This record gives sequence, structure tokens and C-alpha cells, in this order.
Amino acid sequence: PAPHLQSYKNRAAKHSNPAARALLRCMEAKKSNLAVSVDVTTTKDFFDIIEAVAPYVCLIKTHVDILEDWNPGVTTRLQHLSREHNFLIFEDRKFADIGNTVALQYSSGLYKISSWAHIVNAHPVPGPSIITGLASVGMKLQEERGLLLLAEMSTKGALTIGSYTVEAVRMAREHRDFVIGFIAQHRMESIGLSGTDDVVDEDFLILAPGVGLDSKGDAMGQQYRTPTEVVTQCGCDVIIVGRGIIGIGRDIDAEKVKEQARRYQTAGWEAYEKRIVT
Ligand code: 5FU
Repeated sequence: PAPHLQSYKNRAAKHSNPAARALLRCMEAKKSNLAVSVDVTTTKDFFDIIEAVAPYVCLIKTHVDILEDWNPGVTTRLQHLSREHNFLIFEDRKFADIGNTVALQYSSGLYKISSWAHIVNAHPVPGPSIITGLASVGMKLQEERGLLLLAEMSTKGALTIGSYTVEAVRMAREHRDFVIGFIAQHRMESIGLSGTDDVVDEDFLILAPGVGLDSKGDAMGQQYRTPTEVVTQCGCDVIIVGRGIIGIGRDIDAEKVKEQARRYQTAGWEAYEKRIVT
């Protein structure tokens, strides 16, 4: 059966990439396909949110470059929490440059992303060399590392459509050791295959941003769908939720954040249980 009809557990047992296996195992163990996007600008809010949502998530998604008081201790503490609470870390860096540059951006600079993020993502726009550039860093490490390609964005008018998405999937198929899946809005198995092609034995994880239960979008082009639309109907594997859980006000209310995380975890898991057959 196609990957989205199989349980996360079965897929974990078969996957060839260690980061994908770790994520699928964690999802099964915590009964969670929820990733929380911690888009705040102070490390206090950052850790208050992570500590509140940790029991309910399989993945924490970061934009470390928006933290005003970032210091190397932040990523040390984040890694510690990841081990303590069993979640993976995804730095939503959206690399988009030539191979040599992205390799440096991934390994070096202030953030040394490759030393702490299990998962990163990249725009396919430069072509396959962006994958080989990032793989030259990630695949050399002992730790589990994987890459997602941005095949479809969630925003209104996004250019990630048609042949761009098809080519993104082709690029990923050529690098299945390191590319574990896509940021996308639906499954990608049938993309780029004609009716006569064999169905490829591949299992790409689909992580979908643009998920909200109470709102349809924001004033800056974001578009939201519900966990049912995203997971049951479109076959995505992980729901990525930011403001739906962390709120949009200035002050973080840890109790409210916890309650929303629990709500999205339940909604995401029920949507998954409705779609699997094995
Ligand atoms: F690649 C993408 C995309 O297509 N849409 C997104 O929204 C990434 N995102 C990220 O997911 C974005 O940078 C935010 O960090 C997060 C969504 O946050 P929200 O508060 O749930 O809208």
C-alpha cells in the first residue's frame, strides 16, 4: 500500500534514513503528528513554549535567526529538551543558494545548524547541487540528519506549482538517502509518473504548514486548512502549527498553549487514524 495508508510504525521499520526513522518512531510512541513552530523573538518565550508543548509534539520547528538574545546555550538546551521529552528538531532555514554556500550556512556561522537540527529544508530553485551541498555536511555526521525540499508553499500565489513541484520531486528521487520528504500540501508519490510507470517504492514524509482550526488565514498571505483536510484528505504526515497554538498576543500563556497543543495533537492523530489501513 501507498505510504499514507500504512501506519507510522510500519513505515519506521522500513525507512532507510535514520532521521526519518527516528521521527516516525517518535510519532508512533507519542501518538503525535504535531510539529509546533516556535516563532517568537525571545529565548524566554521560546523555552516557555517548548516546555509547555513538549509532551504533545513529535517535532519542534525553529527559526533561530529571529531570536534577539540567541546564544550558543540556546541550542544546547534545545537538544537537551529534545532528548528528555523525545521530540526531533527542525530548523526551518529554507536554504536557497549554491552548494558551496549552503554547505557553509548549514555547518558554520553563528548557528552551526548541522550540529543540532535533525531536519532542515531547502528550496529546490538552485537545482540538485543544493542537495549535494547540504548532503556533503549532513551525511558525514554520526547523528541522524535529513533534508526536506520545499515542493509546495502554503501562501497565496506561491510559485511552487506545476513543473516546479514535479522537478522538486524528481530531484528528491535522485537523493533518497538524504532527502526524507517535502514541505508540501499533499502527497507526492504520483507526481511526475505517467500511468505506465511503475509505482516507485519510496516513502517521502510530507510535512504541511498552514494548519489552523479557528482561522482561514492571516493578513500576509498565509492560508490555513484543518488537520482533517491536511492529514485525512490530502495524506500529509505531519501538521505544522504556529500561531494556532502559541497565539498572536505578546504574552505567552503557558496553560493556554498547552491546551491548544493537546487539541491539535488529538485532531492530528484522529485524522491519521481515519486514513490508515495497515
Ligand atoms: F514553507 C513554509 C510554508 O509554505 N508555509 C509556512 O507557513 C513554511 N511555513 C512556516 O510555518 C512559517 O515560516 C511559519 O514558521 C510556520 C507557520 O506558522 P503559522 O503561525 O502556523 O502560520
